[in-house]
Amino acid sequence: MSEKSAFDAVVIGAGFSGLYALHRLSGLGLDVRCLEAGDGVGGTWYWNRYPGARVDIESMQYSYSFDEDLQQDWKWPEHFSPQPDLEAYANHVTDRFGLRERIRFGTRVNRLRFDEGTSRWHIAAEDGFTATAKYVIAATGSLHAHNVPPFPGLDSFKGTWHHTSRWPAEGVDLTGKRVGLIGTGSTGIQIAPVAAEVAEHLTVFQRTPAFSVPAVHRALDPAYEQEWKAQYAERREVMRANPSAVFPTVPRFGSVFDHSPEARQEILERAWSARNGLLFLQAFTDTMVDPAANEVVAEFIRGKIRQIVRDPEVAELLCPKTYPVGTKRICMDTGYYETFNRENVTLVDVRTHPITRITESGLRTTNASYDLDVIVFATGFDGVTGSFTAMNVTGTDGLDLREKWADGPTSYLGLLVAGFPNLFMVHGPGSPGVLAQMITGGEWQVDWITRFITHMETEGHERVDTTVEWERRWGAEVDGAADHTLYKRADSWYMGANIPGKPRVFMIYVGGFDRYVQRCTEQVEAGYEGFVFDGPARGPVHANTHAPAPATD
Ligand code: N01
Repeated sequence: MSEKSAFDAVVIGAGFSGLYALHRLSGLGLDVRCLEAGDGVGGTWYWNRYPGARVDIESMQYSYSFDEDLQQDWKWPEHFSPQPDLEAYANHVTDRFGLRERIRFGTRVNRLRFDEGTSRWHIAAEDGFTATAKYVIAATGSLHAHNVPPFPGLDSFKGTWHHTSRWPAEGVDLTGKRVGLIGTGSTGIQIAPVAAEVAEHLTVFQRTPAFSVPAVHRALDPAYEQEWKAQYAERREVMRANPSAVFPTVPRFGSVFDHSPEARQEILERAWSARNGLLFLQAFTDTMVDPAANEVVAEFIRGKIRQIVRDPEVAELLCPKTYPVGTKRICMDTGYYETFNRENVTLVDVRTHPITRITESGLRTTNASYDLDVIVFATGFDGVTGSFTAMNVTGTDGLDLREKWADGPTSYLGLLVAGFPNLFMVHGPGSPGVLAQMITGGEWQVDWITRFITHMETEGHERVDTTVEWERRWGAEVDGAADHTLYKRADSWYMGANIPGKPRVFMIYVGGFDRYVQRCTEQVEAGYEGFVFDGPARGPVHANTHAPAPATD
């Protein structure tokens, strides 16, 4: 019997948002299939299985809220979950809610085409699978399209190399090896201390140092777990009303400048010991908006680095000085800075002397050669947009998503793109994405999409689109929110600045998750303002929505 290929909805990606979308849309009675490139569920937590991988949000928060029994039953072993625990949880949820049989694994979607005649998406995958669907939910992850910089000579390397997000399931034995680690973002900072424990020598190639605060991993305290479980419903409500979709566990102290230097120091010491990077940034209200306030916090961390790292030259090299703290994702580490006190660890500055090529025996920079057995690329991702554009998406009038986004991504509410009807994005550009807690944010977006589809089915709509004008308006809100902060001052992946040639556009809505929820709700309550049902998108769909808006008075 041939495989079924016509569905009401196709969900792309079996990460946390995709699994929940599959569950919710199936609950509407729709015929839904989830297509997953990997051989298992978990998304980010399926792919990123490098040593030391773990989440930097507390386990009690970084979990689903949609089912009270699930959140009461599940026992997290650790305060901050390591990758295997998160993957185990994703598998548990998949089986508990009977989702597995509706997931097609090993199915990497590489073509999405909207057929205007039938108002159906035609979906094709690398393995030859094809399908049609009325709705597509792209839950493809903000950090899936991994970035291996095109260093010449990689093919000639006689050792082994791995990108951290394509780490082999069977692991990589680094014991006694000369390991080269390229990249010092959240991932590099997690892997370095673990690799240094076993490697003969670890060479860390750093282009830009990162700010990091200690995580201090620990078992989950049973009393803390009970406290959460007793109040889960109320605390989830608080999270949904929080700008970062988290439960605030560290008090806020107003402006940095409300306090004497001694009092500031004391507050920051306490926040440092609270072992939570995001909340460290929130100890003061002006850290992310006032450069002078930010500098006080940044200098506090530099002081810690200088205290921890014994060699003053190495310490100085590890001190970030070129961007405000928090404008690149603040890292949480377990002994990262201490790693550089080890005899078997060397820090190499590839900002001053960039890597020029990979060689048979290692790599070369502009001033030295390094012999290596294993090269670890912790070099990040084509973030936010990479996983969408990789699917070769064509909308109405033959509109190509890459072309449409040539000057930077556009969206309406981070959910729809003009010219691509019935294609809903989760954590798309223009949504709070990674700057809010991802599971709660994803759950909320999926609930919104589910309500939206319910409306369409009830009203008998065949398609929904948005317009370039509404993309422009939403783009202005996204941009305006970022302009109130310091985020644009960093060459971060939030800005697309890590991928050569990618347009520099701040891709994330930083107005707060709570405000985002309000805006999405308002637009629906205002009679689905900005949405166009059952017609071609009004106005040109190719327009450059990053061009300045015409002046109005
Ligand atoms: O990637 P990154 P990541 N030559 O882009 C360097 C989440 N996350 O995988 O900064 C030399 O941050 C690059 O240098 P530079 C989290 O949201 C969360 O570490 O561009 N170096 C940088 O140092 C995070 O933000 C968790 O100058 C090159 C590094 O590679 C996101 O994932 C854990 C280079 C890339 O850092 C991505 O983090 C892990 C080149 N040609 C990840 N190209 C937790 O929850 C790039 N680099 C704890």
